[in-house]
Amino acid sequence: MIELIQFPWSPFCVVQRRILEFAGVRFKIVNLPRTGDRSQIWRLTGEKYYAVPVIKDGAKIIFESGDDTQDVARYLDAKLRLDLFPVEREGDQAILWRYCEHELEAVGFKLNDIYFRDFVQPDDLVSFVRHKERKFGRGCLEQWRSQQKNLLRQLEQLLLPCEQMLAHRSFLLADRPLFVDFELFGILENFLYSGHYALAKKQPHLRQWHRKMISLKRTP
Ligand SMILES: N[C@@H](CCC(=O)N[C@@H](CS)C(=O)NCC(=O)O)C(=O)O
Repeated sequence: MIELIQFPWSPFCVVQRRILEFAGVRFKIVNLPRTGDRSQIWRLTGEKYYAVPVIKDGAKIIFESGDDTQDVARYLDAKLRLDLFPVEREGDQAILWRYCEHELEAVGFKLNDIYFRDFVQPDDLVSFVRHKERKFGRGCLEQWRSQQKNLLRQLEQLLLPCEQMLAHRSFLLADRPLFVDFELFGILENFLYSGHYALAKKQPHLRQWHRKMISLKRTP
């Protein structure tokens, strides 16, 4: 059985989890015990990778080979025959997933991280804070809290192109879901993870699409 090694709030993990649920296959979720303890995936990947998600499928271990690759999703897509990466939409998808992973994620994760005490275990807090501060500077979490309103406005602005696309189609690029729909879903679920936010009422098509994506199953 396929195993997904993850953190439940990680945008990149939600993408793969939703793809697996969409496919309707049985799979096992393995949550890493602490954000600061990557020993399990370090071991599994032959000391090559410490990020999540990682997929274990029998003897096969799948993880991203680069910063902008989609190796995990492509593996699941091929194995489960989902056709989420049609060749004729490869270019559009490549642009859009970069927008999701860079522009949208950079704001969405900060808004969720403000509430890190709600989802990081007490014995993992120091490691979590240190990890963030080493990357974003001392006091970054407090800073994001003080910028919350502004970050929310920024996210809404960044989501506007998605709202505009969804005003004319059921899914971002087609009348069926492609990889980028799962990608955007992962980023939004991370933003919404703390339970303190909702998608803007001003963006009704995005809200409707999001409701649909929560439980969408592939058509047999
Ligand atoms: N491009 C990768 C990004 C994966 C990633 O950044 N994962 C985060 C968790 S959301 C992580 O584990 N980062 C390494 C770290 O925290 O040390 C993907 O799509 O899977």
